[in-house]
Amino acid sequence: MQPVTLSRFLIEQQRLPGSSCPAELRLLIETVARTCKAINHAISKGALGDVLGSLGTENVQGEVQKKLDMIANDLLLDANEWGGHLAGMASEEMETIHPIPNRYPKGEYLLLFDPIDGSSNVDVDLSVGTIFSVLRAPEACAGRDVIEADFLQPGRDQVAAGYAIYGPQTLLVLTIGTGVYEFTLDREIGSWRLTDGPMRIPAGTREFAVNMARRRQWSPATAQWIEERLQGTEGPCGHDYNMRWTASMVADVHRILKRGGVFLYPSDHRTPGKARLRLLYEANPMSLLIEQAGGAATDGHDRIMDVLPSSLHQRVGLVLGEKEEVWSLRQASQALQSEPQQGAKIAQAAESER
Ligand code: FDP
Repeated sequence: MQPVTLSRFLIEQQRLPGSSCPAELRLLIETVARTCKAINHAISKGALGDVLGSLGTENVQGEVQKKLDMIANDLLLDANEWGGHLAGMASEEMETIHPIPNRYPKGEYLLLFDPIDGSSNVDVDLSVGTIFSVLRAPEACAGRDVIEADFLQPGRDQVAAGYAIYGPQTLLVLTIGTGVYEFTLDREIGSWRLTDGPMRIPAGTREFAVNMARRRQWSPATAQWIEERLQGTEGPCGHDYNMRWTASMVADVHRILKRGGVFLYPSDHRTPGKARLRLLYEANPMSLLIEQAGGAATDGHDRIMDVLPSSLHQRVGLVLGEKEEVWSLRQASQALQSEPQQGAKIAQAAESER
């Protein structure tokens, strides 16, 4: 059978009756995918290409910028600026939005991205990725430059989302709202080939991904939920669990799509609004992929994709993966909320353990 390339896959999607992939969106996704090849090439040079290490600057979130963060950011900006598919872009690495300059034609989409997710892993040769989300520019911005408010749309309005993962294999995982598909980069030919999909998250995996060093930030309900899993066969779950943490959300999410399990980066329950992951270009695209693969994604309570963003770099707690696990944590949190005394007891016990 002939291999299915990304272009062929998208063209066939475009031809479907009532297609969710018009030509403009297809061309945009192809441009992003092509840029991910260039990012992959830069990453793979490592020390030989002088791409490792930090730049000595900080992004708007106060995080040290790696050389590759900015290389990937500039590659994505340059490749997507002139094609006529976009009205504007936003990135983890830029304080404000990037409207398409007036010298280029403007399109109807907005592109948001985290150019290098998990960038602390770049220098130690572990998997990193690029995450992207595509929104439709609001009709109101026709005839004017886009503004930040145009990007503040809930995740359920995304028309496409995906990530590239630069690991032992280079993969592109994509949804245009009709399931999740994986493409592997054939490095000899330079072409993305369909290798999996529609992907479904396997059930009953009993594996969780969480940074245990952040335990003091967890709510009593989250701490108890993890504790029950650590107790394994001797606790209320009655099964042993495994733990995995790569410090690259792309790698953790990819493992969940392929093998199952759950990923948590809860918000800091001691400080309202304090969280690690960014809503618009990390949590939303990953949540769309996970839901499209039969899983669930919440901020611990509510569905991520229903959160109404209030700022470009807004952060959010995130729990995603197998539906049963995500709902069980949600139920545990709700149960504790309705029993404040029980919550206080657990908080006290956790405190005395520290
Ligand atoms: P990074 O900042 O290195 O890009 O995007 C946030 C993120 O990585 C996730 O990819 C990853 O899951 C998390 O941060 C790692 O956080 P810890 O440093 O707490 O492990």
